Amino acid sequence: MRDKSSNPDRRAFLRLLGGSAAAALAGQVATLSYAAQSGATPDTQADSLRRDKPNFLILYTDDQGFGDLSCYGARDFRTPNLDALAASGARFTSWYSNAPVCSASRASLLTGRYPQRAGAPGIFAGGRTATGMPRDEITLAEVLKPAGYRSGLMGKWHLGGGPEFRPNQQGFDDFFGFHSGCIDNYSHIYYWGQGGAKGVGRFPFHDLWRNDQEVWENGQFFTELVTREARRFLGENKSRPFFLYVAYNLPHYPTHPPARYWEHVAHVEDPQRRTQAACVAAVDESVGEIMAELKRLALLERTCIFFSSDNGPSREQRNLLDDSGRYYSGGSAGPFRGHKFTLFEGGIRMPTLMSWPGTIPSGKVVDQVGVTMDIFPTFVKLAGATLPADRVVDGRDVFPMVARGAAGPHADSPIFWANGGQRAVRRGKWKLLLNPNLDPDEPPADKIFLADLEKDPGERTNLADKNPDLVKELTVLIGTWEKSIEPKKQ
Ligand SMILES: [Ca+2]
Repeated sequence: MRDKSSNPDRRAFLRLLGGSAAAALAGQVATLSYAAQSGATPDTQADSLRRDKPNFLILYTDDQGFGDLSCYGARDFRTPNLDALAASGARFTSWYSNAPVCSASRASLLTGRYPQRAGAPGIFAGGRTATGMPRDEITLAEVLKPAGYRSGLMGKWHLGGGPEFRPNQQGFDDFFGFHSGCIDNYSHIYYWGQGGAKGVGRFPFHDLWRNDQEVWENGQFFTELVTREARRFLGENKSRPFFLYVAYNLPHYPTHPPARYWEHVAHVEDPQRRTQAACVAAVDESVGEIMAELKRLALLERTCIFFSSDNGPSREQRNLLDDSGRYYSGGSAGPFRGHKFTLFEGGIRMPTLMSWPGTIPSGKVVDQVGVTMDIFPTFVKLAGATLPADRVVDGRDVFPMVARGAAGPHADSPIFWANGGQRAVRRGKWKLLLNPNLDPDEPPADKIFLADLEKDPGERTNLADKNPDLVKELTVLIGTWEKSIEPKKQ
């Protein structure tokens, strides 16, 4: 049984999912001074875009669930800076990650392609010679370079640890962070590959880098190092177009932020939920500091900001630092079923925000579907850059949908997922899952599961038996999609 006491009020979440959420939200969120109001019309915006290339800032959290922000209905702790970011622009209720796991999600974010097409279908191992996303994949950093952009990554890479797979080899001019899936927050050592496994990452290794140089900052809390480096990057690049990718290592384990964050959330009664809250508080504070720096540098109205999480909340025992082997219930997927690793909505429906004061209307709620691979073509177009002509880009430009309420690019076309033996497709209100997995301490799910997401966003009722023709049609679609994606050789 899931610990329901750790989940926020589900009815409140369901209300937030609706189109009337803006009004409900308005009473919850503080409006910071950077939430600029603007009377700019679409035409003047377009003129402005032609003159000035916008900057791009991606804030990407790790294993943060739909229910782990107060602007998404969390009642037991608050995320004032993320709430302010939401109030300053658009908050999505139906945004998806391309995967329920780290590496695959990040590959789609950076390439605009399904993870399988980008050669990153799952989780890459940690290790200084670990393989990663193929070098010939074209990242957002690479495609923006000819348009005059400088690109920085501060935080987690997780697309390969070997020298040929690192961020500088994939277009990033300025990198500070780590290559593996996680690090200890203070020693910056990767501990998680030990235990006799063969191959790379077998022993603990130090994993903190500035570009290709290993650097040591023993004892320094990693999230605060990310904040420091992000602010440095903004200052150094304030006078030129930039793409800054801030990839937080939290609330992914190890769940071990400094004492002051725990003190900040001491009111949270459930100890596991308090752990999640302390980790999210560290991220929220960092977001606030980066936003304050953007404001100080007068860059807010020139910067398009995208915030999302890479996958749903983790139930892994590693989150609990008590050697109990219990599954962690601190993260919340809100009203959705499942967590990280599953293709049920809890693994892939993400808290997601987009803000660009003066260009994207403030206080907006977007119920139309978006998916993380859409960011690549969206930003490429805004930058006046050119999409790669020699390959399939699966994502679609969502900017007209976000900024002007135009019909979304996925209204009539299906979106697919694969993770291990699981498959899923969403077309319109329907979602079909094949071989879906749930957490080991939950009853196994039906092998074929059809949900009507409009009536049942929590995927509680399996409609497969009542709709055999639809199941067959969607199963064929999944098969056709799988054949269309050429597996990449590592
Ligand atoms: Ca993750």
